[in-house]
Amino acid sequence: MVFFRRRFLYAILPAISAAGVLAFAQTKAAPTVASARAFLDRAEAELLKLSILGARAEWVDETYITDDTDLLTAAENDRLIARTTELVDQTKTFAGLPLPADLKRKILLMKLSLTMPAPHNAKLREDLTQVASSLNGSYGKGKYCPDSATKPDACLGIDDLDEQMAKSRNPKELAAMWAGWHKVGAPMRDRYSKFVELSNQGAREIGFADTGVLWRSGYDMTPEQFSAELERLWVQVEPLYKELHAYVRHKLVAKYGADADRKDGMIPADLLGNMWAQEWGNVYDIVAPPAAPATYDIGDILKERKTTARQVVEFGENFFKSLGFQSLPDTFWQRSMITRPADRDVVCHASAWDVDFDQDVRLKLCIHGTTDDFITVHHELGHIYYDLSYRKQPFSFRGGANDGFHEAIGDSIALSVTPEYLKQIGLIQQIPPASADLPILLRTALDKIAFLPFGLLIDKWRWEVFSGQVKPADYNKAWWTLREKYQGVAPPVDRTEADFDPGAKYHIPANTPYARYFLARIYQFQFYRAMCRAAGYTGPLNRCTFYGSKAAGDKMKAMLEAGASRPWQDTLKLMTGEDHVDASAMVEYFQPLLTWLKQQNAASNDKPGWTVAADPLKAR
Ligand code: X8Z
Ligand code: ZN
Repeated sequence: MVFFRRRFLYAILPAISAAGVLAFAQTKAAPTVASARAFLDRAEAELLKLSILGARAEWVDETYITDDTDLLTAAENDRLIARTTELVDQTKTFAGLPLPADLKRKILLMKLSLTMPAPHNAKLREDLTQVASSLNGSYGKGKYCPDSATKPDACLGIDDLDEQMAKSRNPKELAAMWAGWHKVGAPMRDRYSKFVELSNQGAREIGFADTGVLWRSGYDMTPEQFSAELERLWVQVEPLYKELHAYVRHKLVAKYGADADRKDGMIPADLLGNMWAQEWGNVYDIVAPPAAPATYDIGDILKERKTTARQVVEFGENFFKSLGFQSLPDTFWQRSMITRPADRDVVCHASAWDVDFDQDVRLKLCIHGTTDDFITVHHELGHIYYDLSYRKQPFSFRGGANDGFHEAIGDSIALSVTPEYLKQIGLIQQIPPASADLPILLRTALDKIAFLPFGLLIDKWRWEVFSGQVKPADYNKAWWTLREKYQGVAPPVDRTEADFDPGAKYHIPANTPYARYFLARIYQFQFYRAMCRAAGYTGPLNRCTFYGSKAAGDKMKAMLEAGASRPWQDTLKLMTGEDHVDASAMVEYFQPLLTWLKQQNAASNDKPGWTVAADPLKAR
């Protein structure tokens, strides 16, 4: 399934279902631990089959978007959701029993698998699954056609725009690309509010106040505790972000003058080398310290060497193999989609698929050979090796310890892509001098630290929307209020409530929860530090690569093989010796940079921070 398979648990096979109902009728008379176990065994077998059918439909849909494939996916999802909901209802029979921990956990995970809970009413459920498919399809089909009058065929998909936003240094062009792409959101607005209403109804019917509460219940703590944990982490890392923001703002103003200079201290959201200003590594050339020695650009090296898309993926596979993981199965190479097909609409947003919950794993992305692609491939292979590692677990436990773990695995590997590693695999000939350490750290911070407020605010917005605190009439205003507050970025052109800017970010129409990515930014440094230690490394954290270390690989394997079988705190402890999520590894990694940023900002009299605009929808 996409990113994290739990989006997919739904449906029914008539024969099995009839047996299930019969067995259920028997257990209903006198529920016992043994009958609960038997019930869950059958439920898992049934849900596995339905999930595979769902995954196949969705794969075809996302690699060949048409109204038909959207509807076929909706129908499969409908069956899977309907059946999961029924099974969840049936688990109530065992509520009074002293069930062993594994059975309790299976019941809990079954409920939480409903990322999009749906009403029991068949008509309403069908409305919901169709609206969800059509939102996903609308995003996939999205295009910006700069010269629609004269060249109606010269249109750019989000993969092309990603590349151009990374490279363009022309503020007018950047604003045009930004505004052009954000048009994809507007037509989704009404469908999105319908989606929210129906999904909330589904959540209430299975005992959650709304869909956001259901999402926040997936972390082996209460939803309130989870929100408090995120706040605690944000307080730990916010100073890093504020210093980085001030430093980058200063450099952008030096480069772009009035186009970047706002009285309120915010940064226009189109100037940071990324459509959503979520990662800023692509503007490294603008913000690099003046005396920095020339380092390397992985994308440039790949282009120079005419590296193929397949070879980019092989770099990632090679890293995992060096840790002792298996080669990717042949079917991975036969069935993955790693470049954009010329003749049809596809969803280019990168994803990893666990189609049969065994060895049929696949990637779907549109590789252009950029630095971002190189990193993304490592990210996605983290999902794939997680999937392969937990496939011996019972079906219910074939998932991440939590969804943040799933997102952090590949990133913790990518942190090991140091100069020393690149030299070892022959991508660079010389290791840059020690004076390049700080610039390289800055390059990493532009991606890792800049992402933090974005990673946090996406679901803050959705939680407010699901809870009803934000009404459809204020969708865009609430979105920009959060973007200004947390990220300190402002829209480059005026917005109104006719726009729906959240819809221009993949995870909103695709309904993929996002707090997982915020968590993953933190976890990945915890995992990385633990693997560096396992590899016997004792130097400064940012210089460590555990490439080739079987000891580091064994540590990771143990964590991946455990899947979702126990509370994530236990799995984390096994891996790192720590039992809670903690940003200290991240702070340690960036400590030299933080000191340096503070000096730079003090020297240029740049005070970190900004004031938010009275009207968040106005560009100026
Ligand atoms: O969506 C992704 C991955 C697939 S799970 C490409 N990421 C988030 C995003 O692009 O917004 C990875 C980083 C954050
Ligand atoms: Zn991912």
